[in-house]
Amino acid sequence: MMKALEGVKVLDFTHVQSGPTCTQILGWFGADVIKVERPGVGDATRKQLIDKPGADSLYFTMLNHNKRSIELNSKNETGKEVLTRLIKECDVLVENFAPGALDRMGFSWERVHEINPRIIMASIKGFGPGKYEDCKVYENVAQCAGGSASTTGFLDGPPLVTGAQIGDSGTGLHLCLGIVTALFHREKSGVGQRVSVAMQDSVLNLARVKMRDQQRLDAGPLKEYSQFGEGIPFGEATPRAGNDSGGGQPGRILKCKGWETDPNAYTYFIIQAAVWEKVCDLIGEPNWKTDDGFASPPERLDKLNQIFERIEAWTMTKTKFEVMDLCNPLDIPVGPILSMKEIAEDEGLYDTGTLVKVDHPERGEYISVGCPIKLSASPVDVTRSPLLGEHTLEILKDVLHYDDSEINNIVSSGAVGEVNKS
Ligand code: CAO
Repeated sequence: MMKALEGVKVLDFTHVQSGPTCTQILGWFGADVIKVERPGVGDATRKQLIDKPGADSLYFTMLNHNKRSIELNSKNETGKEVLTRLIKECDVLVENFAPGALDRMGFSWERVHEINPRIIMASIKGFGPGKYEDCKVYENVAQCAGGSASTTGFLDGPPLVTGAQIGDSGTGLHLCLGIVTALFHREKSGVGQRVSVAMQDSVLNLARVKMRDQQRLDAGPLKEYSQFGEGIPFGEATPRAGNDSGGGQPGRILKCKGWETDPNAYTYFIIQAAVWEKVCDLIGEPNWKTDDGFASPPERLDKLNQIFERIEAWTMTKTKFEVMDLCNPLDIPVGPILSMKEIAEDEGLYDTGTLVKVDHPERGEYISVGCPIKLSASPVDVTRSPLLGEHTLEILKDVLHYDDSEINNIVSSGAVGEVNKS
């Protein structure tokens, strides 16, 4: 079956996490992703968080499936010529270097567009144009600058970053959408364009509901936040909401059976207005269905602590899975707090390709997260990440059509690493 992006060539000049997540998705959709890496060094993540000496790290392998690797020194004159040829051949160039790095190499957008007017050049930077545009930025910096950290955590604690990599992988997703949109536009217009995404902007986009709440504060306290029911005054900015659910339906994380020894024996529990009566029956408080102070959602707001303590007394008698089995048939929204260990052992996720087992020549078999986007006519086959420079010769020959003597010259110039790896 033909893949959705078959025939699209991507010059992947990305590194670390944000850019590689984007090009990995393009690869999963069938694009030919050619990862350009510094000879002998490669993407820094290859050697970060090493768990198996001598082998590429999981950090690298899990972000670089379905790609080919060419070692190329883009600061060497011959290397620049090879890169120019790659730019001519490719449909998309993706990069997430520090601000100005590509310009310093001699490949500004203007130059790239001149070399190939049809190319789409996609970039990730930490900040958009403005006072911070020159900053290097990593995940947690973006979470802080994008408004996520100030709105995450408990009211009486410090700001918190989240484990979901919304700054890096979140920005990679945004960039991917920009690239595919630009490719769609190119189909009609024939010209490429520049796609830019800032990590701060992506995080803010994901924290959009918190900017909603910032403006709602002008109209008075945010009644769905626990602090309203507890009589704690609001300040000037959207506060940290603990585990309150953001959509106006009260929700909390509650202990389940075994919580004393299992750090993940918890469930999320939402008391949606539509199922309040079922919740009352389930936990053994049928009177709350009609009692004054409990019957309607506004009346319950100042009793949420009492209500959730009572629900927790019930959830603590059940495992998190029993809570789910009992609540789901009643349409009461609950979610078990799943550990990564439990997720890794969930056979159903392997059946759908959300988790995959990948074989790697240096590491052996490892678990990876597959493509979360399922296209019915373009199924994803996850292939292992490339070794450093594994495809240098193949790319010089088959993509760039250099002959043997030209390849010898390129190798002797020091522009590429060893070419006998394929
Ligand atoms: N050949 C020759 N030189 C190469 C090369 C190649 N194939 N690939 C990269 N280089 C050079 C770059 O040109 C740059 O050189 P100069 O500084 O002389 O211009 C140098 O390697 C380092 O690149 P960098 O500054 O991008 O890398 P860094 O490790 O110092 O910074 C990061 C990393 C991520 C902070 C920075 O790239 C950045 O801010 N990127 C944008 C935001 C981003 O994506 N952040 C998320 C990263 S994931 O947490």
